[in-house]
Amino acid sequence: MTIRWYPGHMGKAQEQMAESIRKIDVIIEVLDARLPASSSNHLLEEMRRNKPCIKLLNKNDLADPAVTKAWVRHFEAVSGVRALPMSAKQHAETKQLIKLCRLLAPNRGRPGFPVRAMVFGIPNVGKSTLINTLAGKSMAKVGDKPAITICAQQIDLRNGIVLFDTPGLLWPNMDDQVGAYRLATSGAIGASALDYTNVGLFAAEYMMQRYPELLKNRYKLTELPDSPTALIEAIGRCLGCLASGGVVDLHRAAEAFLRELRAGKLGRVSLEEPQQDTPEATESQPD
Ligand SMILES: Nc1nc2c(ncn2[C@@H]2O[C@H](COP(=O)(O)OP(=O)(O)O)[C@@H](O)[C@H]2O)c(=O)[nH]1
Ligand SMILES: [Mg+2]
Repeated sequence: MTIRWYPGHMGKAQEQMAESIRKIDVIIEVLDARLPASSSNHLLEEMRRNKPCIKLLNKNDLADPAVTKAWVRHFEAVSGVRALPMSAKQHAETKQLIKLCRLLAPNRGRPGFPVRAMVFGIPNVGKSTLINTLAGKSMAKVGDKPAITICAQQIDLRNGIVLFDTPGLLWPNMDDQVGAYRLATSGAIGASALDYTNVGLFAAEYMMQRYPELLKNRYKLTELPDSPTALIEAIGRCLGCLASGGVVDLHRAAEAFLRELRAGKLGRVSLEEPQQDTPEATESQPD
């Protein structure tokens, strides 16, 4: 099965993105920490040129910490790029982001010369959540007096940072089918574009290879079944996804499995790892 999912008007979106990048000091690219490559769009990297960029590895609460560490090393090997694992729902964690914005735009961040930042990312990575956390909490902090002013699509965070209030919407690369299946596994692709059974089988096969113990623990299996289909059946029995006659409803079982995986019920799981750590990155940041 080929997953296809293209929002319209890409040419226009691309023009707008180039225009936005010209007007800002720091790019905040929100990625899903579980699949930072598949949730990125290479066009942004091309348009970025020398503009400083923060790769925000969001939903870090769901990702495998060791793999996320490898991704940080991978991204920070590129000049002008910093990577920050975080959870956009946690206000305390956004402080680090503010610090990084200031660090990457040392000539700005003074009265009259705020750091102009903009959030980019594909659907569902947490752009709105991030903007709300950044804007909302700073408002709450100062009680009655509004801490933020909203004018002409910008939010003055009153900490030397001005943020665009509409995120730059990127689209995922659907030419890479493995990437598309990873996106579907994470929940980033709308349900209408995918077949739960196929995506569930993809996720089952990956989990059997990469995180067998998490599967055994969650579904009380002493041994893993010998195929992804058999695993989904076992999960279906465990979760009570049965059709008439007591046979497992494979579609429902796959859907239930994906729901659990996405919610972190099996544990913290990453869906991809960086291809290769560059020697420089490994040298400069020993573990
Ligand atoms: N677990 C977890 N979920 C998050 C996080 N940030 C956002 N989400 C969830 O991801 C979904 C998409 O978030 P949203 O902000 O609408 O993404 P957007 O499409 O990029 O604007 C929502 O269900 C959010 O609650 C996070 O850090 N951790
Ligand atoms: Mg949004």
